[in-house]
Amino acid sequence: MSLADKDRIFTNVYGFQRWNLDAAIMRGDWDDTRALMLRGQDAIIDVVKASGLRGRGGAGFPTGTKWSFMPKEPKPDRPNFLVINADESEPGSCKDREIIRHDPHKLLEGALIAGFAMRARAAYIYIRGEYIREAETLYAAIAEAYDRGLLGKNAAGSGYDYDVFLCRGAGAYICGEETAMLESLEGKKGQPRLKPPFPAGAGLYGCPTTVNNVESIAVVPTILRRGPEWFSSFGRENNKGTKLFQISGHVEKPCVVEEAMSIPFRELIEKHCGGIRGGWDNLLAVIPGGSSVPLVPAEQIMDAPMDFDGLKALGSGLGTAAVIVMDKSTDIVRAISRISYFYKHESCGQCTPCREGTGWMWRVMERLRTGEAQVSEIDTLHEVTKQIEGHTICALGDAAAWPIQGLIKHFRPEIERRIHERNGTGGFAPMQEAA
Ligand code: L3W
Ligand code: SF4
Repeated sequence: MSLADKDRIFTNVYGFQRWNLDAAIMRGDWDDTRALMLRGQDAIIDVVKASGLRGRGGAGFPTGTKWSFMPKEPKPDRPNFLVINADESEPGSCKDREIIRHDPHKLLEGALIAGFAMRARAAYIYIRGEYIREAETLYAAIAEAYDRGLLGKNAAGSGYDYDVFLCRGAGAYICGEETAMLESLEGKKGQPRLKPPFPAGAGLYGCPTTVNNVESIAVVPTILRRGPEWFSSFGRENNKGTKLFQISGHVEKPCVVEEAMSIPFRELIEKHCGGIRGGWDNLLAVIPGGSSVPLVPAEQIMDAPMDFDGLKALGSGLGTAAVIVMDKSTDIVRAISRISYFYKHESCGQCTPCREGTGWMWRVMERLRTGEAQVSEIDTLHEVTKQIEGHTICALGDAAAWPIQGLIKHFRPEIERRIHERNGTGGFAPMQEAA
């Protein structure tokens, strides 16, 4: 089932109306927030659990369950914190930017309600450094909310004191990893921590902390107002709700659009993007969840449900639902090599398999791209990706390995063709020094 306009949460995602508080109130935001809070902290968590909301930042961890890990009686010297991850840096991902630009009050109202539910003293919004205008909008929205008594002491008349702070990043992708973000917020170099302990046990300044994505928080007020059954009526078991999809690449009309979870790929593209450039026969492959997930070839993605389980079954993932569409004009080896370069560049360098492996993989990818490699290097490269996957402190190592694994799995003949074509020898050119 696809989504009707009346069921959209983000009604201003294209910015046709103003973002400011008065306009947001006209759209239904901040409507008796106090009454929502008076339902009680555990009741709010129960609603979020019942809605089936799973984290919208890439991993899909159940949101209500995550909140329930937070201590119910925080100690005065060890307060609970909410950290909102607005460090949207995944290649292909651009949905949180639209929320912040055009619907910042959904995020702020969600921050208050979510923080209250998890007994947090304050929320820290960590925004990507390159989002300069977005940070300006958010600063202004926060100021408006304080001026009207919606944040700060006795927030929204609820009797609950709650602050929201905005912190700007400085351009490092790794600071989107939740524990690197906590390090960065503490003023240190953004390098991931070993988990466990998870942030709910020891997070910001060692205090219990929940880190949630912007979209996960911004949908909460609407879920409370319209009810968990309404939200969970979209999608399918284990994959509930509405979702912002960000479709880029070789479609007629790239866009960010809210749709029902589990919408089939073909329907998503036909309904919102005007189809594939050059027609459906021209589709080569799709990266369905941002650059960290493996590509899916055209014939497999067409009827796939766009959700966590549907894409996992294809060996890929929903990630942030950043759908990168590639038609047959794409040099697929070059595309994946470019992604490899990104991860090499963004590795924080603290663990050996990632620090050394990302550079090694990129150099071999470049040799495959130009056809200079030997055919046997394809298997060696695959073996190296397996040595990196699961052997690093954070998921960046996996994210660097998976796109290459997807390329080899689905496009091995294309890689071999290049090698044969360049050498005319069956691919046994002498080994050369890597670039
Ligand atoms: C308490 C436990 N908490 C898990 C919490 C954990 C975290 C959440 C999910 O990576 C992925 C990554 C990217 N007790 C817990 C627990 N938690 N077990 O649950 O944790 P995890 O480790 O599965 O994922 P993660 O480290 O949050 C996120 C992928 O998303 N991604 C894109 C990311 C890009 C952006 C962006 O640009 N904004 O987010 C795309 O696929 O590769 O695999 O909170 O603490 N027992
Ligand atoms: Fe840093 Fe990479 Fe290790 Fe993550 S996997 S901690 S980015 S070196």
